[in-house]
Amino acid sequence: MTTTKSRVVYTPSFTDGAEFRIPTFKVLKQDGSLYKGAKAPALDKDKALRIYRTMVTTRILDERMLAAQRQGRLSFYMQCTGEEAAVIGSAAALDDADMIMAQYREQGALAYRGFTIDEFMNQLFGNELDYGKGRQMPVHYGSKKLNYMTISSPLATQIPQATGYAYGQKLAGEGHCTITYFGEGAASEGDFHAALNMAAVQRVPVIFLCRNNGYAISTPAAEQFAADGVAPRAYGYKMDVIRVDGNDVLAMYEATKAARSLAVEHNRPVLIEAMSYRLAAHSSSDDPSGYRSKDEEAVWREKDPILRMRLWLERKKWWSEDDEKQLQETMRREVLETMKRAQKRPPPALETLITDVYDEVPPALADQFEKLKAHIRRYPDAYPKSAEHAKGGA
Ligand SMILES: Cc1ncc(C[n+]2csc(CCOP(=O)(O)OP(=O)(O)O)c2C)c(N)n1
Ligand SMILES: [Mg+2]
Repeated sequence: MTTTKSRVVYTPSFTDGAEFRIPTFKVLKQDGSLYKGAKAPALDKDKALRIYRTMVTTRILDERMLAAQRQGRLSFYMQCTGEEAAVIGSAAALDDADMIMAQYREQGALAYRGFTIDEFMNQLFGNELDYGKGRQMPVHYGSKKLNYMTISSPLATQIPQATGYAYGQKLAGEGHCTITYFGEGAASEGDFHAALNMAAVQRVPVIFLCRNNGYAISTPAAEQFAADGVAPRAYGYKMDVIRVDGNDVLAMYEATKAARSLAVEHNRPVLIEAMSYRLAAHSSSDDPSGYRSKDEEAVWREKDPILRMRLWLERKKWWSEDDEKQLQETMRREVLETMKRAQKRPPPALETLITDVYDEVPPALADQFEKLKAHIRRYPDAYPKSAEHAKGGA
């Protein structure tokens, strides 16, 4: 049985969907003024400044940690430079109890929720205070307390998980939703389609936030899909969709607030496509000069989302040059001091290598662990010495 109420025609008729041109929602101009006809969202001074401070902190953390990686202090890092408004503006529109399932470039959402610089550093250095117990690469943050699912590298896995989690939230009936962030590259995975279809059919409170930053590592968006971005795919699933200027923090906030209402109050999943640009390299292992021009980057540097918000705040007299100087100095100092502290901390206890997976450690694993300890006893200078290691007899 078909549910399609389709008009009948008697000559072959094809369509490529060109009639559905999705507009882009914008509020804030680059000089900090508003577009004619646009209205600033209801955002009080405290909240606006919390968003702005988080954007600046994220940028400073990114700059500092990339430098630390270049100095050999850290094995790997990923920056979200240029995409701070898309991530933090949307995260600010949620309730703290809403679940966040991110890709890997959304440290700003976690920072907005209250993840401290200490917590970031402990994960990056995989020390004894890292919640992941040093088992993951840097940038795989997570916080149960802050409702931020731990990052996992295989692309797009978080998208159907978000649909499933949001379905659970619908059944629980407590008025919460899930947001899942992903890149336009990840949207090419089959998981993306399964997740959207399931969410539309089951009517679950989930927000799919696609960061269209123009690249999947070295592959430009034009080589990833022929369509007009990712947004039109929502039609195929009968899902509400909006395209937003991802460098416009006010538009991102407003659009996500409205999407949240649709999701929570009407059980309507929403796709948001945030148009932005990955200003930095893909990761510390990448060099974009091999696949794009400095001129192209310069165009997007002119659209800096942080400067755009700062100019708006200054127009409103909520922010001054002195405030900026103070914030920059304080955060740079805090990031440096925290990094030194985290780097000095010992690694997680050796035992944690074999805990948390099995209820009781199986004999084969226990045997391997004894051999590992014997090996470390034999070559003590090749391994870090921590009190916990000593306790473990190694
Ligand atoms: C299943 C899978 N395939 C490939 C990769 C390798 N990989 C890591 S990031 C990435 C690009 C993803 O691009 P996008 O989703 O646009 O996110 P962005 O890095 O631009 O934020 C690729 C191909 C992976 N991690 N997982
Ligand atoms: Mg991308």
